[in-house]
Amino acid sequence: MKKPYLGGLAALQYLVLTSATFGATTNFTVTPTSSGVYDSNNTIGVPGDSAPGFPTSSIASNGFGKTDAYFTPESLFDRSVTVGEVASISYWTKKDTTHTVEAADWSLVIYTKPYAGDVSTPTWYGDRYGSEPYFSSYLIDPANTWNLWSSDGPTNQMRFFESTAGAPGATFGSYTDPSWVTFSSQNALSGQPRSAQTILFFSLQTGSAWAAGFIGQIDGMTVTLIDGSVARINFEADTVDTDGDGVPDDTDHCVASDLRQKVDVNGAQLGVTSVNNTVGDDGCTVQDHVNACAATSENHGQYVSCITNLANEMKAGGFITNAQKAEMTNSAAQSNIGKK
Ligand SMILES: [Ca+2]
Ligand SMILES: [Ca+2]
Ligand SMILES: [Ca+2]
Repeated sequence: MKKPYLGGLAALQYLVLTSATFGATTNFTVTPTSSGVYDSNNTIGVPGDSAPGFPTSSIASNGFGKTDAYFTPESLFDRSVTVGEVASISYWTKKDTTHTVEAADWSLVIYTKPYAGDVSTPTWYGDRYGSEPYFSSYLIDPANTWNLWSSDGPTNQMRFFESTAGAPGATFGSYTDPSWVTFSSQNALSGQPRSAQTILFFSLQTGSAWAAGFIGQIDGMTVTLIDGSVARINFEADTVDTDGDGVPDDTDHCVASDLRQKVDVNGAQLGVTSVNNTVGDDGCTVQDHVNACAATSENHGQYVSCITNLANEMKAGGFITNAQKAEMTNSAAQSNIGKK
């Protein structure tokens, strides 16, 4: 467990769309590029696929590494919150297997602030409480659909365990752990009442041990306090499109695309072709690929070869005619690119 990126937490405040007041519902939106939310972040947006009540998209683990997102009570409710004030917590996930087939899924972790008498080895938190979807009571979790994990049940009712690093008796969960109501009313492993502890973070995380290959989605976390205050966090794909090519930054492999109208393989010499400079699903234009050829070729022959391969692929994909393929390769051959 790395120490969260505390330096960026001030940025969380920008997420506050409206000031939280007594009994109010406050809505937040988090995207893969939200600042101040993530310690480690390996997510991508999933446009057009969202959990019920949290339109219009979601985010997914990118299959490469761990993600941990952190939310402070102060950012969600505009005030500090104790464990005993949390009435319920829920969030949605969607993945391609049931949890019996494969247990891995986004888990909830609650950290409390350090307190006198805490027994945690890390100094930055007091207690750490976890909940894993696969341990839930009354599991009904079909694959490839959105499943709600809720401290209230009635199905997929979250169980809670204490995993405070350094605390005697700390565990990483079991199928017999208590519900939130029971867990939060018990003493912590430190011997102090959990309900009295002040919450440092609500966190949603994947695991460093299994994040590689995991592409499960997450959306819609809701935290309800006993005074009726509700914080709803909507996980969304990015709508930021820096280069304006219609592909959002979080899925754009070329975030600063060359968007000229016609493809030019001729470098410094004037050499516009009749080939339209279209944008691929990955956010890269044909000209981006041409420019990459120019940037990576060590000599003229390599450049011509690179353009020829590109033209062949485009012709095979039905994007250009034979005549346009010849136009690209001939123009590349006539260019000075790569010549000493
Ligand atoms: Ca959403
Ligand atoms: Ca873009
Ligand atoms: Ca682009």
